Amino acid sequence: MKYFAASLLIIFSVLVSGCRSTPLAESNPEEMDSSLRIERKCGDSDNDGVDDYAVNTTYRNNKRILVERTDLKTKVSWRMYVVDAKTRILEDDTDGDGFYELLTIYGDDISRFERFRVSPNGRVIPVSKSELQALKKEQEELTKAFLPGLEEAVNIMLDKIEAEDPSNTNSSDWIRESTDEFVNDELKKLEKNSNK
Ligand SMILES: [Ca+2]
Repeated sequence: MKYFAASLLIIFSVLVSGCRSTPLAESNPEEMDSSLRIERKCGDSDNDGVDDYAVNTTYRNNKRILVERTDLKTKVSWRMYVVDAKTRILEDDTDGDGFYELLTIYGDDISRFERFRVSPNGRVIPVSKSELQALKKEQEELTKAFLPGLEEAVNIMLDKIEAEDPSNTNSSDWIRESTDEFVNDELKKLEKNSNK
């Protein structure tokens, strides 16, 4: 279930580069008003020099509302709906046939969610308790593994910025402290939820 890791990566918007192709469907310009903007990016997750996934991010008034990620080879895809900077809904097309058969709805905290299997005939079936628990555990472990990496990535980025222009030190101190606080809060939340 790589999509949890992938969705976490997308949340923090790292590891994406400019896109050489535009493999995801273009939106009809007539359907896009001036408050909307789509950003297309591609990434090379195995570092072989060939892009293997594409991400379309839709913004309304510069706030992210939809993130769509497609594997360029398998066409396996997910899309994440965002309100107030929080992921609320995740849909997964796990076999790349264009139909999204998994629907995940998040609570206020990304570690709290419900998941359903959706059929083309419109039926919706909640996943089993054991599947849900396994998913929660997996997500917790991935988040735990990813959070310290986030802090490291932020520090590396800020070191570079400061090396180029030492006058940036004040704002980067603030970013370092905020990241540290964020990571600690998230780890605390995880601990609380896993004790439930
Ligand atoms: Ca499918």
